Amino acid sequence: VEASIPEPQREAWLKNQASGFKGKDEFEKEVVRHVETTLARSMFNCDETAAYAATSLAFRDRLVIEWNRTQQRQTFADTKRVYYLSLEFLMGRALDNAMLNVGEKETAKSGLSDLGFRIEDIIQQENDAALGNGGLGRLAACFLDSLASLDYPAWGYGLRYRYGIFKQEIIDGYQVEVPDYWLDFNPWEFPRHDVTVDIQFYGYVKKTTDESGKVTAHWEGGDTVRAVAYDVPIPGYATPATNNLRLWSSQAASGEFDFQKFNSGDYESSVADQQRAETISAVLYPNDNLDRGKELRLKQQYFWVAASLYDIVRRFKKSKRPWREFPDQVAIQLNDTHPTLAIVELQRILIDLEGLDWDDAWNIVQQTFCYTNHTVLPEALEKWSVGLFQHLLPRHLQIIYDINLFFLQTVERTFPKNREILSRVSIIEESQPKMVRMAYLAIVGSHKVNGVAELHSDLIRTTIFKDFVTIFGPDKFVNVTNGITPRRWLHQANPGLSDLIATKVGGPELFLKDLTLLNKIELSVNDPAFRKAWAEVKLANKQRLADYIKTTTGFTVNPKALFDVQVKRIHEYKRQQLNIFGVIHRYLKLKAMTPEERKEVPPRVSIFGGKAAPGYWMAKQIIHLINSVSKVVNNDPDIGDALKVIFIEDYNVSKAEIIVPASDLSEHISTAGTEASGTSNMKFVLNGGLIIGTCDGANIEITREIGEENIFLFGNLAEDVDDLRHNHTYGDHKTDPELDQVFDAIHGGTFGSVNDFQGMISAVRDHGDYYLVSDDFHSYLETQDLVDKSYADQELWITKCITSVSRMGFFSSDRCINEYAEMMWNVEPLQPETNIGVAKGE
Ligand code: CGF
Repeated sequence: VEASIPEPQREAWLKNQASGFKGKDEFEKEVVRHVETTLARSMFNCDETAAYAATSLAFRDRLVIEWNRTQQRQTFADTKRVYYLSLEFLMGRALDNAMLNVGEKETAKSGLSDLGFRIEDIIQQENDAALGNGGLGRLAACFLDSLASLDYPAWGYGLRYRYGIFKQEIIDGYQVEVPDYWLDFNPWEFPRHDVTVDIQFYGYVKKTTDESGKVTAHWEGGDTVRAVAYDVPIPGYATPATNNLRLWSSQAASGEFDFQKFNSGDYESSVADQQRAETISAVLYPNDNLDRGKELRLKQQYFWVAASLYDIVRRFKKSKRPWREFPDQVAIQLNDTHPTLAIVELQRILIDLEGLDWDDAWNIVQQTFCYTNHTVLPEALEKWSVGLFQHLLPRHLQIIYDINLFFLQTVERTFPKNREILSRVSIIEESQPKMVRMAYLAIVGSHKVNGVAELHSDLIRTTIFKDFVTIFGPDKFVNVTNGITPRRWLHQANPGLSDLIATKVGGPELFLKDLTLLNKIELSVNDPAFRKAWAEVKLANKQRLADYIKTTTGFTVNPKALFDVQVKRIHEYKRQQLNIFGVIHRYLKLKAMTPEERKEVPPRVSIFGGKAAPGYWMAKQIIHLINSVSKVVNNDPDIGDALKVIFIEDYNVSKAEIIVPASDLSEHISTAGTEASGTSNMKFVLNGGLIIGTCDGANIEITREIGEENIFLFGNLAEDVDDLRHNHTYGDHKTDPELDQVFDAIHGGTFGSVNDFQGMISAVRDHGDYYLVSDDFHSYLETQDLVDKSYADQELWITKCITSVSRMGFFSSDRCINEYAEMMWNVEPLQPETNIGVAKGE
């Protein structure tokens, strides 16, 4: 690398190369320098916001130096890279993570203290980077952390939304959405105004034929929007490797507004083009597991994949390798179907722009892509109308039709005269209007497809993608059970527990790199001092949450009570309604008891949190019911500490970091077969909480790992769901009598006007109870009784918690990434000390 600097200047460059701060004195110096020069603030007037900004900039300097080196190393090594395409990256805060990953948190703590600040206060100044809805986006963030920590040469590609997921306010018990303008000050990104790509929309297709008779398509006309790159460094833990997350922002292709219109007095429309272009990356669609089919969303998808592919192809072309080597250098992972257009775009680049034959190009495409499916819910499976495609992306529609034709021809050859299978697997759904089925396109254009937990992968193989297993064979469909990064979800969120574990395992840098080492703590399960320390850590975490609840809701909760938590997106299939109906049942039971009897029941705090999609009426009704119950129960003098109900406003990643370590019990109670995996279930168990759950998603593998005796499972199984639903419609379906009592209380006005909650009751009683709330209610209550009994025996409870944590090693996202790398991507880590050889050029 050094040799690329001309000899006469080399010495000056090398002598002065940046290294970032080392040690406390240099850290302090850097912070003060950033306060005074970068922020142009007087050091006599530095508040917490400025101290946060300066600390972040000091760490950013460190990261960016390693980031430059990592990129150089990867370019020189010229090995295969992974590109993770995700429309969502739910990163949360970056400063704490950066401090931990580069191993300088103690330096910062003591340096900030010298300067008059508490590190905890400084960390809290940061806005969450909330570019995601829930599990899918947070999974992508965990994967970036693991990719860097394991030294894989990898880039993430996403959109730089100006507004992330909305902020939730609860006003009079109702959810109100407030825009999340998070970019006010973001020290973690580098605008790359020199890295831009012009993206075409609309227009028409012209075909030309050359002398040899070869036909070439030309996509002409239409609008152009400019994509500008913003780079975010992603530091690995205990490695200098720092990867890149490239987020695209949209702006008008000319970069300016229309001066002619401006000068002629047409002020408003002079900026209209600019605003229209900026709209593309303006806002994250706030739907989780729901496809709404809006044109702007398809525009976002194409804008982002086209810019990313341009970048990837440009990088590949610099190596001057032949096209057939593209899949040896590039693996592209499609996180859900949102980036499926990348398949079509690469085929277009290869045949229209690079002149490859269809078959050669298609072979390259298939070898390059892999697709992750995250759901079997029909309402979440993306489809786009053919008409919209024709209008927005006319050339892509032609290519999709050709992909489909060639695919169906091979199906016809294997299953002659089987018209049903042809129409079932066709990428084009022959409906009114015709639709493009994105999941099918993703399967056909990829060489591997994975589900995200064993049950889920089995379900996709046997239900929604069954025909494709018959066509392509079973090897194309694999399982990679989700995981979480232990850096954020143990070490950062729960420093007390991490330190305690370290006393038995030999330092965080060991188990945070290899989470299976947690099994060593099982040897200490009967050690009284360890158990005592364990209980103290949990109590301190609960006290921290109790304080947070007090300041944000005004309610006082007893930290010795059982903290029962359900935090996740509000969705009927996740069944927060089952939980709140259970809470009402508990309340009615407590009300019917004498004060003496009440004292015998272990006190409980039921904690909820989560956002409802703005247009999801039923989910909003659930939030309203929880808040109405909270108001009644928490102010009922008969009840006191026996039961408190809390709704935590605006649940997000940094709140999860306070909530997860404080739980005794968390709820993962989706209707069996509906939750693909879940990842918060893993976070809660890793933090020493037990779970109550259905046999769904990754709950099943958690049970397998930690043992049946350490989890509270209940409810019907996935294989019974269809029969039960059938029976609801055609059989004699009666609501569970205990649930009837709950409904009677709601009807009686105990929690306000019944009109506000009628929809929730009717969904169970009159509309077929699709989510089996009534079917599972009795089993749920019985299991909650069992929880009460188990919690009363604290000795046994702690044994269950320690044992469970010790067996959670499997759920590290490092394990997932290694599985993806081996089974799907065929990439190797690039150790920092690798001999970098001769550069092929970036
Ligand atoms: O992806 C989800 C989540 N809601 O974002 N799906 N989507 N779409 C699933 O529902 C979760 O079960 C899963 O854990 C997550 C990540 O794979």
